[in-house]
Amino acid sequence: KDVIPPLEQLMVEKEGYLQKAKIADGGKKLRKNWSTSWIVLSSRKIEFYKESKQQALSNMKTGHKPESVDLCGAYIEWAKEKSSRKNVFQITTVSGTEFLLQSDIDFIILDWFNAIKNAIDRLPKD
Ligand code: I3S
Repeated sequence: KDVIPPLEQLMVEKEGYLQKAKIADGGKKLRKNWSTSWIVLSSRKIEFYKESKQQALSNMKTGHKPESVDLCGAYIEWAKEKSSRKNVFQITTVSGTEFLLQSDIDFIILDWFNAIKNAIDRLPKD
């Protein structure tokens, strides 16, 4: 039978794989640990899936929730000094979550930066 997707999925603006490292949680610094993440941008949040999209979709049916950050009031900036890797930017959320996103491919990271920046700029600041 047909499964009706949640509304957020109907508003997806961009999705794809990037390298991700969370470096702070609730203002508390974390040890950097890069891993590949399936990333889904919708109008006001980003969801991070540790697994493949296929696996994520099947986990969703069991009520498994991905990590999610609210983009309202968030801040995005290039973060050359935070990593030896190329093409790294940082997102800082109001709740004090900080993470780095990275791709070796220039146009991919640029597209992501612009999409997330546009999403943040469209949202109210508080
Ligand atoms: O900023 P850092 O501490 O040099 O980041 C590196 C470390 O997180 C390292 O892990 P260990 O804490 O186990 O040494 C990671 O494997 C590296 O990838 C981090 O550096 P890059 O430059 O890749 O972000």
